Amino acid sequence: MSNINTAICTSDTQLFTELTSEEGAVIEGGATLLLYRLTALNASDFNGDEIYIKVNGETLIPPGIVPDVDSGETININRAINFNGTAKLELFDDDVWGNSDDYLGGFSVGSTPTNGITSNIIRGSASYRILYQVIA
Ligand SMILES: [Ca+2]
Ligand SMILES: [Ca+2]
Ligand SMILES: [Ca+2]
Repeated sequence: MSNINTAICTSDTQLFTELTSEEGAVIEGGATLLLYRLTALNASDFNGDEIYIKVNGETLIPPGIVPDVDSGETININRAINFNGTAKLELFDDDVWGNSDDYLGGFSVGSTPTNGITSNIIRGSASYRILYQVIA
């Protein structure tokens, strides 16, 4: 596991640099949620999940952008969203042919600035790991 931690720390530095323009767009009095990347520890579907993400009910990454996330796979998100008060993140798997989309879990964060945080999202058999940060 120490190898994984090292990899995450190395990538953080690059990502912080890439997101500088978003940092400048913060609304005064609010906060910004930065989503860096997502790892499927165990995808909900056998052949991987078509992930999409909502923040405060708003679709941040719509269905179809992420083609397929298999167990053990990491995808870069690299998106920023401004919010006031609380940001509620929800993870979904897009399904088709009358099979309703699966809610894979989520969490809420406050507007207090954080360092990069790795959180697990676990619901049923699905488990994901997401790296994010809140900046003011
Ligand atoms: Ca599914
Ligand atoms: Ca699916
Ligand atoms: Ca389904």
